Amino acid sequence: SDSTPLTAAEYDFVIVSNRLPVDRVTDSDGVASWTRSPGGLVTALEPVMRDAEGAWVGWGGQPDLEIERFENDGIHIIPVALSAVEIEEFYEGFSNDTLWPLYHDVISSPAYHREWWECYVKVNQRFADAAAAVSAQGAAVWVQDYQLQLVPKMLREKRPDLTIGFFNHIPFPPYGIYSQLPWRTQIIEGLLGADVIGFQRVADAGNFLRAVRRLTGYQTKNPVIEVTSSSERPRRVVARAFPISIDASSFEKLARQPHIQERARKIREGLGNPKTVMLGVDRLDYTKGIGHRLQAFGELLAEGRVDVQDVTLVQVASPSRERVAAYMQLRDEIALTVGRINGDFATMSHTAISYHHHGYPRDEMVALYLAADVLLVTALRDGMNLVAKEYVASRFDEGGVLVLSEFTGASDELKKALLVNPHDIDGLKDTILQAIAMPEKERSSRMRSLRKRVLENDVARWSNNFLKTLEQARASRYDRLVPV
Ligand code: GDG
Repeated sequence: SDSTPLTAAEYDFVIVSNRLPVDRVTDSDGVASWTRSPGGLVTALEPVMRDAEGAWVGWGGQPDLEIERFENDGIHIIPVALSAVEIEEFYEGFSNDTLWPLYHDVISSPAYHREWWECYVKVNQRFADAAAAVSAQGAAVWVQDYQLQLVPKMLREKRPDLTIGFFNHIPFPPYGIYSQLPWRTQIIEGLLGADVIGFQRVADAGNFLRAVRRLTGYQTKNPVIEVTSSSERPRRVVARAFPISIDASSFEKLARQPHIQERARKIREGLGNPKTVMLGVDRLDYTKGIGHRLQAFGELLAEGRVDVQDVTLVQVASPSRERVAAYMQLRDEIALTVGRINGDFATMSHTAISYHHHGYPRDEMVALYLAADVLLVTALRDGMNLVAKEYVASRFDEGGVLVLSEFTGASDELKKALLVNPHDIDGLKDTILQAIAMPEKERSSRMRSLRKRVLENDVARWSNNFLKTLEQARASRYDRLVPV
């Protein structure tokens, strides 16, 4: 899309995240352009930034992108460059092969490498410096996610005038797991540089407060931490849950468009008009429980409890972190399982699993949501899971059944879903059958209540709540510095 250069300016509101909302892509002729980048963080923050006159600091998704700030589609972009080695050690290494598996309850084994940590420190400093350079006096800076946990402290050291927020999009693990991390205290101190630290679930905030108590001498009185040091006045840090959401009405709006509904009909037709279409949409990630879902569906077919003529599973697995070994292995495992199930059960006219290892435009996703009678979210651990909320927001017709893992943040809110423990394959199979057979009346009454929740608690409310709390932190700090 369009991008125009920007002149130097300072901003009162700055978002800092590892990835920019746009990715630099280069086509086969070597022509570069920017496209919207994938994933939950961007889905959530893009509408927030559109409403604010701020700047977004982040990485453009390719090595050594030394480019000046620019404007893209109304958003002011401040690019941070990463070298190929830094992508390997900071991003693929420490962020996605140490922190990601550790914070998701060690579903996959975290790797601990001192060089990765050193690179993480160095890159966090670069993001902090970039944010400091574009922030106006007294600005609010909102730092995002596990890749940048040292930025709050680094930023405060350079710019004590700023009000700093941090939001963690992924879970914060129980202390017994977190304590494995060789740099556990540095990360806690890094986060405590913020005035407000947000988590997805109440349990995540609780885990964090416990880690603070175990690793520092600070007093805590939920949700406040008194941070004391010899060089600074005592500071109050608020750590609590702010469950993230989506721009719900924009999904409903898309779903109401006739051409998207027509596309949903075409999708069902293309699958041979089965009685039931089930859907999974995930980044191809071992936290999402895709293998558990396939296992359950395969067993139901093998036992003749579902018939391939009647039920099709569509699985979209968008490519993710393709250079990290655990993800390459997962990709092979899933492809093998899909191939085996289709080989065993598909007929000439009906496939068991329609598997798609690529991303789709938003319109197509909404058409899929409308085409699906059942959405399967079987994550083994997930900070929130926006896909569940997108499905609900799209179903203005009050059709569709949501099967939702108890290990998602979304399950704290979406109580009228069919909640499952994805590790319990028998339980999962029974729940899938219950979803397929659910009477229309129950379906619509559950969906109505889910929709109420998602449409009320949308992403605007999430960011307003967070930013209001940040504003209160700024005000109370001012009182303290300038007593009346
Ligand atoms: C992290 C946390 C938390 C996926 N494939 C395509 C596509 N997507 C979009 C979905 C959704 C987003 O990506 C995925 O969000 P999730 O929340 O489901 O999962 P993560 O990417 O792991 O996000 C998560 C989130 O951050 C926000 O805090 O909820 O727990 O892990 O919006 O629709 N979008 C399009 N094509 C695709 O192929 N257009």
